[in-house]
Amino acid sequence: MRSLFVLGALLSMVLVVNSCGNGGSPPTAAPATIVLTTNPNPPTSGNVEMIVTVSDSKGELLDGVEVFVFANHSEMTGMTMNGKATGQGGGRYSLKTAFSMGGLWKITVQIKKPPLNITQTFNLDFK
Ligand SMILES: [Cu+2]
Repeated sequence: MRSLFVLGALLSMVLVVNSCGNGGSPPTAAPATIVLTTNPNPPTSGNVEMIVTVSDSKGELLDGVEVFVFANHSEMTGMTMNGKATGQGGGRYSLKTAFSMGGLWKITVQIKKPPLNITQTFNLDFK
C-alpha cells in the first residue's frame, strides 16, 4: 500500500512541476531525487506534515541526510515558514508544521549529505 501511495505522490508531483511550465531539466542522471508529499494531501492551511523522501542516483533510499524545508507564500511578501525535517528511516524525513494561510506556496527543500547539497523547489496549492 505504501509503495502505491509513494507512486501516486510521485505522479502528482510530476504534474505540479510540469504545470509550472519550465520542465527543461538536463537529461543527466540526478545525483539524488527529492520527493515531497504532504499529509493531508493536498495540503490545507493549518497543521501539515511535510514528508520528504530522498534517494540517490541508483534509487537507493538515503538516510542520514540533513533536510531543510523553506516555505514562502507566493502571493505575499514576507510570509515564510521554515524548519528541519527529522529522519524516520527508509529515506523518509518528516516536518510537522502549520501554515497560517492557504493558497500557493513555494516550498524549497534542501538536502545535505556531503558531498551532496541539493536544493529543489516545489509549488504547492494549499486548499
Ligand atoms: Cu500569506
